[in-house]
Amino acid sequence: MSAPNKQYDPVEVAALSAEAVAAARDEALAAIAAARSLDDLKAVRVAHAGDRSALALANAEIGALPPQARAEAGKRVGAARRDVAQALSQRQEVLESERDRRVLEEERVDVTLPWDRAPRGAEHPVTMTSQRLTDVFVAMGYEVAEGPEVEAEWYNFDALNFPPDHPAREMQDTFFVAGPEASARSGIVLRTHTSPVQIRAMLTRPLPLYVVSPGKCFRSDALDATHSPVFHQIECLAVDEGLTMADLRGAINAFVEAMFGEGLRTRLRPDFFPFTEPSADVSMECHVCRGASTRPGGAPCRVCRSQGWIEIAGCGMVNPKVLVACGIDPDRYSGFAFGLGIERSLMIRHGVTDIRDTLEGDVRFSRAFGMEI
Ligand code: FA5
Repeated sequence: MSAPNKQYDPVEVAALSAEAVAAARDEALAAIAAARSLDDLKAVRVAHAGDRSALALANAEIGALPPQARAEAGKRVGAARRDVAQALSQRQEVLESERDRRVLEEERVDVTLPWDRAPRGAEHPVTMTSQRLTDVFVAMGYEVAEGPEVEAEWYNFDALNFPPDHPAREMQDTFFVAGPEASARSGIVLRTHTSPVQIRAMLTRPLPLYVVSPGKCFRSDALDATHSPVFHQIECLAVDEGLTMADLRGAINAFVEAMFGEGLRTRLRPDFFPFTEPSADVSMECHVCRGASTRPGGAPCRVCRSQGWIEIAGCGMVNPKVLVACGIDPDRYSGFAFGLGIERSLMIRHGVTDIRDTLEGDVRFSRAFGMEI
């Protein structure tokens, strides 16, 4: 059942008289003209054009009029509401452009204000060390080569002459992402060293080849003062005609002098890596005591533990089997490679005793390295 008709039916309603509508319209126009801000105008819009405004309520009364009176009342109220809506939108435009002008003036940047009070960000010391090491090789003419951190087992081990049952595979304590069922030929690992980039470079780049590969490596080593399950290495590889151990030694010496100090001697001692033959570990003369701690009466040295030498890298001549696996003729070409830990280089260079300082993200540690960017 429909609601009963309004009690004033069928009389004309006072709110719809020409005077009442004109008064409501004039009051609205005056309020709109008086609005000084967009917030004021919003309040005026609610009061004079909202659902509870005099003109909206008058509009709602039209339906209760006798049919013959509706058209005229509708025209009157409609015209008044249009006037109010038009005035509102004009005022809105004026107030918005005033606001925009004010914002442009008030929010101007004062380029004369002092600017260097907020601390600037900086690259992490490990990143800085990696870039510095890379720069040393780039300055010697090497190109930067990169490879994936999630690597095919074939690149990480097989192509580097690690046989399937070689104990070195376990020695490296590998994180396996997928077993050999992942593909017909190879499982997937988190790379345990940057040496797979050697293979990728030899397979894809023209000879002669001089590349340096910095990057992240993963081993399931427990976190302690000198080991982390995630760390960085940098590796250099040269393949050319007639390269010998003397070239390897020359590259290592140039690198050590550039990174740790002029005139530091280096020492190679036999070691074993399946992908280099012969292989060696590289030590350099301690850059802090320069061997003085080993001489009678010399003060003890914390950095080399008074040994006079610090082990820094593994190296060797690229194993001819690896060259063959990459389609390179070992009778014509020979190569050398060496690789070292970036955190370890940072620790040696700056006397840091705990690798955990390099990964905990404490700004007090990073700050000591300055704001180099
Ligand atoms: C290798 O990984 C060889 N690929 C290096 C190489 C390259 C030899 C080219 C010959 C030719 P090794 O396993 O020794 O070698 O690791 C090299 C360096 O990585 C170490 O000397 C050490 O500085 C760093 N390193 C290894 N494991 C960790 C670890 N868990 N945390 C931090 N640094 C590590």
